[in-house]
Amino acid sequence: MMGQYLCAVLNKKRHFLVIMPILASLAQAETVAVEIFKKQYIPQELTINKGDTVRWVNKEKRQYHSVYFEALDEKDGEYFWPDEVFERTFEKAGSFPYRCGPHPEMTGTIHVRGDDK
Ligand SMILES: [Cu+2]
Repeated sequence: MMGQYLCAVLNKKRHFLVIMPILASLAQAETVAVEIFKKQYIPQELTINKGDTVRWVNKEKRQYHSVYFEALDEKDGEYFWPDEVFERTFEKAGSFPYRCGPHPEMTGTIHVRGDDK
């Protein structure tokens, strides 16, 4: 009886081990938040999966900010005010440093996990 039970558990576990990686690969893209407060990106470094979106949320009282991927030779992002957000979806793997346009001392990096680096 005990052996039968153990067998069933092990069997389930095996299914679990097979199914989990499949589920992981089918996982929906996520939206991950970075808060901006007291002229800091929190967290300053963030690791996401390819296809995920980062949503920067301005939590200041009255200061606007931007998200500027200067190293990608892009233009400064639009300024956004307290309680406004800025979003970007990352379709390529790699590490992407950014800063705030008006406040060069504000820096952060998005690390994107993936296989096409
Ligand atoms: Cu700023």
